[in-house]
Amino acid sequence: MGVAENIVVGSHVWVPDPELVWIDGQVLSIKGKEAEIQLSDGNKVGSSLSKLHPKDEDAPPNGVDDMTKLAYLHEPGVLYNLKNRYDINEIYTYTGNILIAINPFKNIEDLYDVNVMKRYKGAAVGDLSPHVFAIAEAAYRAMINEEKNNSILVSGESGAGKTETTKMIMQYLAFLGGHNASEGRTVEKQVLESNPVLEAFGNAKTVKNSNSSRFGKFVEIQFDKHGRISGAAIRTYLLERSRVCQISDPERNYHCFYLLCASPPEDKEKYKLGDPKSFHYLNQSNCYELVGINAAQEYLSTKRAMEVVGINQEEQEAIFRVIAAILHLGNINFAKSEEETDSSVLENEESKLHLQITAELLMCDPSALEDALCKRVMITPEEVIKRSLDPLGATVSRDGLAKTLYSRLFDWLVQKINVSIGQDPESKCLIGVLDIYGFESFKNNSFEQFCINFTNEKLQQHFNQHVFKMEQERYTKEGIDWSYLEFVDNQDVLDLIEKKPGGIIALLDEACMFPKSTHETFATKLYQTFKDHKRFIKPKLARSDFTVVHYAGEVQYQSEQFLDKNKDYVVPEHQDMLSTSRCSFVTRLFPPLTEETSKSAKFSSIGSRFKLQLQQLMDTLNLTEPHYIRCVKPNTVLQPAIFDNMNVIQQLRSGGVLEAVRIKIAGFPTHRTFQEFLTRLGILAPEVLHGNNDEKEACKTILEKAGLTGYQIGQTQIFLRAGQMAELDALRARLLYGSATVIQKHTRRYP
Ligand code: AD9
Ligand code: MG
Repeated sequence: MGVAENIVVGSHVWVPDPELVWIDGQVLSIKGKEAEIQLSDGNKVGSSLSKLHPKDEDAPPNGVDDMTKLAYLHEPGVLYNLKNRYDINEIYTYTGNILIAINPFKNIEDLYDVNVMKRYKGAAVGDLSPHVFAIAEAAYRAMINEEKNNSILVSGESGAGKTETTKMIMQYLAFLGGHNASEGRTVEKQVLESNPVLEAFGNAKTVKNSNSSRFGKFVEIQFDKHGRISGAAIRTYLLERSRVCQISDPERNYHCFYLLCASPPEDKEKYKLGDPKSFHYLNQSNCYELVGINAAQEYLSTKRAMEVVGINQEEQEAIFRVIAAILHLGNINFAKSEEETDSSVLENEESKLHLQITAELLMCDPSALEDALCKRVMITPEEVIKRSLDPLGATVSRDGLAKTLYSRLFDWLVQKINVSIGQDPESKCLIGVLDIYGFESFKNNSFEQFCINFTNEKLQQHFNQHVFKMEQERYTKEGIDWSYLEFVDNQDVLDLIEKKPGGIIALLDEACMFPKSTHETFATKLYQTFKDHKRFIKPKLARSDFTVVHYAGEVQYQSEQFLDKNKDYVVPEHQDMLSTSRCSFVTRLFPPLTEETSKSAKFSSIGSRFKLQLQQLMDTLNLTEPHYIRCVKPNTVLQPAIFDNMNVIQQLRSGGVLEAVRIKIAGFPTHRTFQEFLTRLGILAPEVLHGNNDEKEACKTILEKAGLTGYQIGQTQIFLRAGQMAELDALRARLLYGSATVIQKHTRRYP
């Protein structure tokens, strides 16, 4: 039954609005399928009845803490419930078991202090107001009680609050499963301190977030049989490498570079550093400082955190030497050689100086470094020749080296932290916490967005399956039939991307292995292969772009850099040069190539490796009981107290919240206990309220009298299909309205 049937003159409704997405109003008149509506902002509009949604006049003004308590579960209901709560600093709301968290962009007093933790300890979800601690508590209790692995999956777009939420979860788990302060440097302290370390090296200021994580993270916290934290493992995904040598205003490079430039004089001296403005890798953007952050203090606190996670002074020094070397490396420029055509030399004295310093910091031979940057070794059957690169080629080589150095350093950090925290082989159970990049769609979308969105498709499938399963379980418990519940899957998008053979990643790998491929031949191959795929579009006028119809919307990808970015290729000359470094830290990052590795290192596909990592992540997640937190960014200006409807609704649509709502709508979204139902709707059959004590029977009579079908009566509750509550309310309104008219007529006839 459509919505329109429930809307009559006088109904309160939600009307689509180009700016506010939905706005409320009251129906003035109805002609055929069109209604005229008096909006709450004073305007009058016409709208087709089918576009309207009924507004629940009985909804509490401050909203409900769980969407499933909404009498009408539809998009405007969900949106305004969140808005009303946000306005009074209630940033958390449930949708069943899913927690929605809206970034407050300010500190809300006493929201996370230890007294709050104490209150949530032992409380069931729903006993107290919605909170990230309640979700962490639920995961912990489920783990202890059922001896089962649990996971908490935090998602949302950039700046939505995933990382902050993750930290709160870890803090709470450390509170529950921590050791006495007297036990010194404990596992949980190390787990918590891994955050600032990884943030210093893996986070950067972007347009969307001044502390944006440029990598995905899955932290597995292990517990012993007493429920105490006994180990942890951190896995990271796909660090953004391009940022190391390429940034644009008003973004920044990774935090660590600026921290190091603000180190105490003796350190600056040691690493030959000065003003960040003097380094090419930093001065491509005019932003050097972060509001409210003191880089000098941050440098010291990062070092303290590194100490806690087991990175000793010597290692710290080596790490910062490599970071400084990258900065100096970026200042080495090349010019055309006057002696040889198509070859390059260091541009000037300054470049020579930076080369000298880079070599010193990396503890390698300066002329070997210069050769590695400017020359390539060619092995022909007859001889080994050294070919020179032109200045552009040498610059690309330089940037490649910087990116490789940085990403290997980051991997080393993660591994080191893992070794030092240690794994508990006897761990009974674990809780995994996932903080991963949300769905992205920009004007230009490249390989990074492709991988990020692929991740989100994977998680979305997991989410759908889970939400669906939960619904089924709920119905089964109430003994009601759910057999016709339909399940819409995104398997087709996943096939398009990852199917082997024939998916986009497989075709990309093929293209990467053919020396003659270009992004154009790759795109043409995609167009041919997926001509009829309903999730693939060749955009009009595009020559090498392609569009994927993701669950969260269409994204048009530019294929230009896909081939390059998919190749995880370390230039053998770079590898050889660094493997002879006198610094053991550097040689650990670049172990000498053996005959074996030098062959296999030719082409390694980032896409395929990422796919494998994701599959492993999904396998891990599938062995856990998941809990979902959806973070929402209320505005794009990163300011408190601004709730931008359009922004929020887009995230609810793409973040799977409305998908969860849709799955609920496909079933029985509204449930009321018999008592609640009778209180609201008893008026439809007043006779059942008298004399008859069987609430269930009374409810049944009302539903039958109203002529509804398809609803279900459970053990304790009534389960209604989407829109049926609105139908019942319309009947109630008609009854009230109708009887009022009767009385009026009556009064008029008999004055
Ligand atoms: V990204 O995809 O890594 O770019 P996140 O991780 O989703 O992003 P993050 O957690 O870094 O976002 O939050 C962004 C900023 O919002 C933080 O730096 C805080 O200033 C602010 N924030 C987020 N959550 C909270 C909160 N619960 N309370 C107060 C918050 N401020
Ligand atoms: Mg983050």
